[in-house]
Amino acid sequence: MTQKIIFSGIQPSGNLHIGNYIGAIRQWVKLQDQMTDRDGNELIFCIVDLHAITVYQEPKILREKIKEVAALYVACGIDPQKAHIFVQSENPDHSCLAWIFDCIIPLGWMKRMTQFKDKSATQKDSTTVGLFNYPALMAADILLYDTTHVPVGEDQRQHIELTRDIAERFNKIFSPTFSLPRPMIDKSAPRIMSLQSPRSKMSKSDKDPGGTVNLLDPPEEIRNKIRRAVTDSGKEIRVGADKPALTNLLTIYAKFSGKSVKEIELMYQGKGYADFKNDLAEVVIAALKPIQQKYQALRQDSAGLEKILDDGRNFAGGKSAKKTKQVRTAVGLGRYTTRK
Ligand code: ATP
Ligand code: LTN
Repeated sequence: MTQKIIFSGIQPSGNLHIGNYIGAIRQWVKLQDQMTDRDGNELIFCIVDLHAITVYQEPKILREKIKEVAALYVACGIDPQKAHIFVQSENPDHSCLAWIFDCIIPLGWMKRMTQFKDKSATQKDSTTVGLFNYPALMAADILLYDTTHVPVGEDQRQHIELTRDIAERFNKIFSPTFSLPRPMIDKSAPRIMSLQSPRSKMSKSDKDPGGTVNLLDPPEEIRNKIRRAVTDSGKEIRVGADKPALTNLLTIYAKFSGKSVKEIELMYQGKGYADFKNDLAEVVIAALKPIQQKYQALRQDSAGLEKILDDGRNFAGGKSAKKTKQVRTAVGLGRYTTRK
């Protein structure tokens, strides 16, 4: 078997929600459980705080969210004995490499990024250079660790394709330094949509809190959000292109109950939306309960959480220092080829 180095990250830019869980963290846990460390496999999960500040974050809240995301990774099943968890800004190699990439990426490549186009449209005048450069930093995150696979949601595919192009360009201009990572996108982990506008994705930065079910929402809030979720015209509880809201709710039900969408459709034949929504709320509450309990325990043990993040930082820093030295030498930076 060949070595797998898995790297992924989430921005601490708000509350983690069931879309982040179904689309990202659950895949990471599955991968972790399938992998052994026999073949030199590595799992690295980052809290990408430098990416979060590409749009303004209130400093006190950001600091809190960084710890919250770290604890949620573990509460959702990431095992710090098997995976390395660290905070991006604690390893300066990321921003150093991002700058070097900024200096070799043709402007035209960056201008094509659809996430920038979408996000800058919502930011208008406050759009920053950092938001534009976001993909260069993401490429640095991935390439610093000789990553082979990047498990993410479909919305990140373009950034990973760009990462491969950047690696190839660097290797060609200077010397072979980076290996090419592959995206790992789970076709069965669809985009979870907003409960209030089912044609747009559930997102941390959604202005309408009613559209997003957060992993740490108390049961009563989950019941309220699901009760108020928009539905489609007609009474039937089924999936279909003409039923975006029901398709989304049925998908969430299926993902959290382990039942198939077909089975759930049959269970609710002839029943009303109220019954369906009440049951869905209970399914989600039951699935999130163990995560919330584990999260509370982890937050009570702040020394334990600090240790996980210290160990993660030490591991990441040790590994990226070697790559950074190689890069500096290849580019001709500094007076020495070593960092000290
Ligand atoms: P923001 O609103 O701040 O951009 P976000 O909620 O879109 O944040 P990210 O931090 O950009 O979340 O994404 C983290 C991971 O979660 C990525 O792998 C992304 O593909 C996945 N993801 C985010 N939202 C969803 C969703 N609604 N459904 C499925 N996967 C999602
Ligand atoms: N842009 C990603 C977050 C992210 C990431 C990464 C994901 C930053 N660096 C490296 C995978 C690998 C997002 O999900 N919005």
